[in-house]
Amino acid sequence: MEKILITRRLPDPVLDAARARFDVTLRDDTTPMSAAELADAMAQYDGILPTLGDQLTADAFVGDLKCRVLANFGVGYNHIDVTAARGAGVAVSNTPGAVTDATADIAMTLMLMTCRRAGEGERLVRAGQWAGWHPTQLLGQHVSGKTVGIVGLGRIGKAIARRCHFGFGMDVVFYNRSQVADPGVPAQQLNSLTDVANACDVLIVALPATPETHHMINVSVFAAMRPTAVFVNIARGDIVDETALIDALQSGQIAGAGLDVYEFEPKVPQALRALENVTLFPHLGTATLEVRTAMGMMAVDNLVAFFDGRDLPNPV
Ligand code: 8YV
Repeated sequence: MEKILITRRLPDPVLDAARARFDVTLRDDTTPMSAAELADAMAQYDGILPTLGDQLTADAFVGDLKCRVLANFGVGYNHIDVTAARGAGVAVSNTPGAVTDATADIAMTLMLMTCRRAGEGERLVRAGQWAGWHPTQLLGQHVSGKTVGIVGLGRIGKAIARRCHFGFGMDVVFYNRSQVADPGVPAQQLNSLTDVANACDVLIVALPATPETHHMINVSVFAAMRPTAVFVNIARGDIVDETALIDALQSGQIAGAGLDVYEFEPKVPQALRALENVTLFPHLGTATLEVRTAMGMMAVDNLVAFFDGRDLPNPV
């Protein structure tokens, strides 16, 4: 029986499925693995089911490795040096599809909360400081019929476009590196990121983090946005130059932001926490029991396929 390490506690059905087929070690700790722990795991286990925060950098792929497959829990695998893994003969899989709807839902939550000042309102009530309704209190931005700009029209970007178009009657413009033949809704692909930033009321980032997308959302993108526009990030924090975002918010260059991810997660700058017009989530993207179960099952399916000698269903 192959020895598998699962690096965080996952929902019970996932652990049961893994245990039915493998000799499973569960690392029942919520913190990311250290470099030393990872090196040790790469030498001891046949396969690992890692997740966000487990920094599998090039160093993890040197030496005498027992591990032949990493079945990542999550669609984003920017914490894994896939080139180094490939060089060392270690296969890598991820969990696309399972995360799409939940992540798009979180984008909608952040868009609505930020545009409608829901966080501010919630804090007011919770603080016992709500003196009563009046017609000009906490006026936010109407979302219906506005324009959303989506950066990256992959699976999650398209799910966001559907929600915005069918749910809120929004016009959809988007930026995507390659031409998108079927956006799934009436939508306009614009030539540049700054064109999209300039054309929309809500700008939503739905790209993977890669060396190419690092700080892709920078000073010039915020400068192109409208002063009434809201910025939303559900992808990865380092796609955004967080210092530039803070400057844009503080100077009123943009109206607000809704963030599920941060450049130096889990560090959230005090400057962001101090701003009322910012909605801050602790990377809630896929945080539902059903979705985390589906993600885990997908990761286990990839391990089973690998050790049964079949092709990985979700190779990266
Ligand atoms: C996951 C995510 O919960 O799937 C992803 O890439 O960003 C999250 O929603 C997390 O990455 C689990 O590893």
